[in-house]
Amino acid sequence: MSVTDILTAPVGGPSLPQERRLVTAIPGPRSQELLARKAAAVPAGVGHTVPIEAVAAGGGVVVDVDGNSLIDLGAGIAVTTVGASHPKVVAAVQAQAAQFTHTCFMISPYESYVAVAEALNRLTPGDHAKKTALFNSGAEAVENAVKIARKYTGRQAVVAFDHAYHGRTNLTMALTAKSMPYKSGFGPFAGEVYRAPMSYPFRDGLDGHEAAKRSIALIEKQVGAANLAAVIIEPIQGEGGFIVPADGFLAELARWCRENGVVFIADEVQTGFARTGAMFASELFGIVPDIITTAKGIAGGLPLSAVTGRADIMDSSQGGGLGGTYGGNPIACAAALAAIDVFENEGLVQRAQDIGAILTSRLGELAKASPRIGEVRGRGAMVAVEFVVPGTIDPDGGAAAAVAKAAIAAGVIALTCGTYGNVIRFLPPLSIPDHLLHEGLGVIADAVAAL
Ligand code: PLZ
Repeated sequence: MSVTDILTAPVGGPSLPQERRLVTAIPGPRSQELLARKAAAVPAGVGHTVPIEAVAAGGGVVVDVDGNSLIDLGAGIAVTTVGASHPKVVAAVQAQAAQFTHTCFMISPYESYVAVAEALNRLTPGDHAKKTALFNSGAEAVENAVKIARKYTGRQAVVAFDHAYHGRTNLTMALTAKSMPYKSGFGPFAGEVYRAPMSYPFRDGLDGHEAAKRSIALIEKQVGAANLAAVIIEPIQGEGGFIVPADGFLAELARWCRENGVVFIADEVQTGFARTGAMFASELFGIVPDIITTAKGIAGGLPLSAVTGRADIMDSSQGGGLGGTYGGNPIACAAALAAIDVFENEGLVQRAQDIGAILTSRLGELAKASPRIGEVRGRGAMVAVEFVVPGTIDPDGGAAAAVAKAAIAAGVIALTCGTYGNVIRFLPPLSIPDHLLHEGLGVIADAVAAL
C-alpha cells in the first residue's frame, strides 16, 4: 500500500491494514527528511520518542510516510482511546466544521458544550449535583481546578504528591514533581504548593493506612489544614510510573479532606474515560472526588479538557472568572460527544478490562522469566513494568530505555515513564485488535530477553 493509497483510503481506522509492517529501517528516508526539517525549524525542547513522520493512524497502528506500519501501544499518551480515527468522531468533526468552527462560548453559547457538561456531570463519580467547565488541555484544567478550589475555600495552599505529573504551565510545573526534563531551569514556580509522599507499595512497603497516615501527618505539620485549599492527586499516577497506591490510601486521604474542608481534586487526565477498566479510576478506589479534571481520551484526539465538580464549589467563582477563547471549542465538543457515545455504547469499559487481562498475563509471564522486572502493575488498559537491577529494587532506567528503543526499531510504539525513567507503560488504543496486542507484547518480550 502506498502513502497515497493510505491517505485516500475511506475514513476510519479499521480500513487501515491492522498489521505490523516494516519496509525500511526506522526512521526511513522520508521520515529522516522531515526530522531534519524539524531539527532546523522546531526548538530542541520539543522532543519526540518515535522517529517517524506519521501519515495515518487507526485501530491499533500508526503508519509512516515510508510505508511502515507500527503497532501502537501508547495511544498518543492515552488520548486515542476510541482509536485515532473512529468513524463516529470523524463524521462529527466534519459535520461541525462545516456548520461553524468557533463563536467563543463566552460570546455566543452553543448546545454541544452544554451537552458535554451534562454528560460529564452524569458520568463522573457521585450522584450529587455537579457542574462542568471546559478548557483546552490537561494543564489548563488543573490550573482552573486549583483556581476554583482557592476561590471556594478562601485558602491558598495546595498539596501535590511525589512522582506527580500535572502539566507544563507555571502552576502545573510547580505541582509536577520531576525536575528533568519538566522543570529544570524554568522557575521560579507558583507559590503555596507543597509536596507529600505518595503511596508506592513496591518502594515504600507501606499499606494504604500507613501511607495515608504518613502523608496526612506531613500535611498537618508542614501546611496546616486551615491553610489548605486543595489536595490534588492522580488516582493512578501516569508519567510518574503508573503507580497504583495501596488500598485505602486514597479513601483515607479523601476522608481527611472532607473532615477538614479541603477540596479533594482527582486528576484523571490520564486515567479517565475507560482507560483503567472503569469509566474513571476513582471508582476503582471507591472515592468520590469534589473536583475531577479530565482531558486526553475525552474527545478522540481533539484538544478538550474539563473540570467537573460539586455544584456549590463550581459556582463559587464570580461571573466571568472562568473561561478562555477556545475553551469548549465546538469541533472538540462534537468530537467529545461522539467519543462519549462510543465509550458508553461500544463496550469500551469491558474492552479495557479484556486488554488488561492480556497485558497482565503476558507481562506477568515476562516478569517471572526476567529478574530485571521488579513489578508489573496497573489496571485495565493502563499497565506497566518497572525495571530494576536484578536482586534489588534499584531502578534500571537503562533497561527500560533499551527495551523501548528495540521495540520501536522493530515496529512497536512503546513509551517509558517513571521518576527514574525505568518503567515501560502499556496504554494502547482500545480499538487495537488482540492479534496486534499479542504481537506487540511478543516484540517486547524479545527485547527484554535480549537485554
Ligand atoms: N495531568 C495526569 O498525565 C499529561 C504529558 C506529556 P496536557 N500527561 C502527558 C508531556 O510530556 O507533555 C497530563 C497528565 C495528568 C495533566 C496532564 C497535562 O495534560 O494536556 O499535556 O496539558
